[in-house]
Amino acid sequence: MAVMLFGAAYSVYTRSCRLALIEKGVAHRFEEVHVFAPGGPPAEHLVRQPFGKVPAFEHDGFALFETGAILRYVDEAFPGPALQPRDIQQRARMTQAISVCDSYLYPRGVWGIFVERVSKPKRGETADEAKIAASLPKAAACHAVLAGILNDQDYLCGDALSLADLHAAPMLACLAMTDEGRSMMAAHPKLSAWWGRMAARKSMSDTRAVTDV
Ligand SMILES: N[C@@H](CCC(=O)N[C@@H](CS)C(=O)NCC(=O)O)C(=O)O
Repeated sequence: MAVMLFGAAYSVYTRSCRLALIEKGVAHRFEEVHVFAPGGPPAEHLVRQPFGKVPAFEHDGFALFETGAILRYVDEAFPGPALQPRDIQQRARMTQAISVCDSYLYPRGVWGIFVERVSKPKRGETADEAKIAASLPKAAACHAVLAGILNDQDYLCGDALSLADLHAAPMLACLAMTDEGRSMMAAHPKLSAWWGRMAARKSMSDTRAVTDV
C-alpha cells in the first residue's frame, strides 16, 4: 500500500494533509514540489494538480487533489481515530469552519497579513500596509467565528480532534508569527487555549516548517 503526498513544507494546505496522515497513523511518503519555481510548477505536477498548486495525493494509484477532498479521504480510507464527528450538526459545523478558513482566513490572514508581514520582508520586499489594513477586519471576523464554533469544547467540533482543527491550525500558525495575528487570537481566550492545545501536538511539531510562501 503506497501513500504519497506531494507538496511543500511551507504550504498551509500541505501541512493540513500531513497533519491528517500523522494523526491517523498512515505510513506515507512526502515529496517536495516547487510550485513557485521560476519556470512554474514542474510538468509532472500539473498532471497531478492541473492548477499548479499543492498538495496532491496518491493512494495505490488513486490520485486526488484539493485539500478538503484529501482530508476526508484520509479519514475514511484508513483506520485510526475518526476525524469527522458522527453528530450531523457538529459535522455541518466542521464543514462550515473549513469553508471559512478557505474563503476568508487563507486569503485575508495568510496572504493579506502573514505573507506581507513575514514572507515579503524575509525576501527583502516591503510589506503592503494598505493590504494588511484591508485584511484585518475579515481576519478578525474569522477568529470570532472560529471562537464561536469552538465555544466551550476542547476542539472546534467537539471534544475530539476533527478535520476542522487540522484545516485551521496551519493557517493560524502563520498568523501567530505576526503581531496582528497574536492580538486577534488574544481577544478570544478560549481560542487561545485551543491554539495552545493544537500547538502542543506532536503532529504540529513534526510538520513545523520555516513557513515562507
Ligand atoms: N484549493 C486548493 C488550494 C491549495 C493552495 O492554494 N496551495 C497553495 C500553497 S498553500 C499553492 O499551491 N499556491 C501556489 C500558487 O498559488 O501558485 C486546495 O484545497 O488544495
